[in-house]
Amino acid sequence: MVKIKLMKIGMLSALCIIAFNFYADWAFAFYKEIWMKKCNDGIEKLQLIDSNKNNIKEILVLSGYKRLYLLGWDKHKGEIIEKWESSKFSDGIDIKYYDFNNFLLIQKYDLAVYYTLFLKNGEYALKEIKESMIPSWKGEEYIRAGSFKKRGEKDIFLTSSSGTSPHKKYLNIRETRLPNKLLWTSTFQIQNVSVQLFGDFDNDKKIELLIIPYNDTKIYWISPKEDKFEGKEMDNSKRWLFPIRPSNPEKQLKAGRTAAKNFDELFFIYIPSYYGGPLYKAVWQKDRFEVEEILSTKGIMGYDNLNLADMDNDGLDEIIISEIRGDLVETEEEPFIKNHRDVIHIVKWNGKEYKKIWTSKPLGAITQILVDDMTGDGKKEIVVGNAKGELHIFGQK
Ligand SMILES: [Ca+2]
Ligand SMILES: [Ca+2]
Ligand SMILES: [Ca+2]
Repeated sequence: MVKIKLMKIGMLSALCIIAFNFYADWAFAFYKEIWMKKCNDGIEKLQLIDSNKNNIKEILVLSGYKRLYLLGWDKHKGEIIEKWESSKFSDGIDIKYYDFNNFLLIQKYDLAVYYTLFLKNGEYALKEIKESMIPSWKGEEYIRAGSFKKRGEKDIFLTSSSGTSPHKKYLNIRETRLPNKLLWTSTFQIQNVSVQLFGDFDNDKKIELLIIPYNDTKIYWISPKEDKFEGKEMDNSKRWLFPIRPSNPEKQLKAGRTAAKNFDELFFIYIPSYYGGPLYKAVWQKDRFEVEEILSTKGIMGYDNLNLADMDNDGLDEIIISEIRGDLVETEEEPFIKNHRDVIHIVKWNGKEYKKIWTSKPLGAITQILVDDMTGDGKKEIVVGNAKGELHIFGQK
């Protein structure tokens, strides 16, 4: 009798898993390319901005020979169109977007100028920002905006300022309201501030800020305490959180909720080289992060461009990640990859394990992936740029 019952339960859970997998695969079967464009030069940087404040994001594209343009959804035409192109900039520029106040910092060689990209009478234009409006703070460098109050909000921003040695920096927390107010400066110095993550990792319903300096033996856990902030040092000498490559931490480390809805997990790609690396997940357990490899590089080159987003609106994030594929050419100087055929995977937790449930066609040498709702229908799209200058958007129409 007991045996039969157990068998039934076994069969039932097996059926549930089959049903789940069927549902998951079915939900993602509708993902297809909805838009594509070939530019003359490689895509260098993609940035999501909501320039007209309607909660639908536009895509700011910086391409090889420093063309700066804006793509976005046209609701009348029902398609993605090119909305604006800057005639101002030709070469040598880099962009940085201050997402809390819509400021766009355009750096041309050594000269940095702040602009807002605004819409007036249906036309986009760049407007230089008056000096008095610029969130400048002598000797401080803007890092990112975030919140200790609510996930996804941006009511404070972080800056770093140099201490006695140029490699050591203090972290500052400021209010985003202009003129901004300095709320806190770390009492400790952080070597090469490289990775900062907001999240509720210990499930106490309060958001903390995690600072993981590159190649350091400590990490910092910062939380609000009364009207001040408290910074706790934590031991990372055993490197249970691996050193993150500091060149582009945005693409290799994210916090999100893939397996549980009530606390944040930490995901990171450990990259020893430019062939990508395996994907790890770190979950807070009582007094430390437990680290586990969830996508191994056995038999493949590696993963890059990590994104977390809820693609099927079930309240849990999926992992959107690129896998580097191509022909590895070994040379004496440095090996390189010829004929890149990188793909994108959507990876979903099925209650037991992480499973690849959708894989794109080969997309060349992927330079960046962004995930958000670009069309305003509540479903997220995947935007991909590559070194050949192709922009692809995948979604459900
Ligand atoms: Ca917490
Ligand atoms: Ca989901
Ligand atoms: Ca959409």
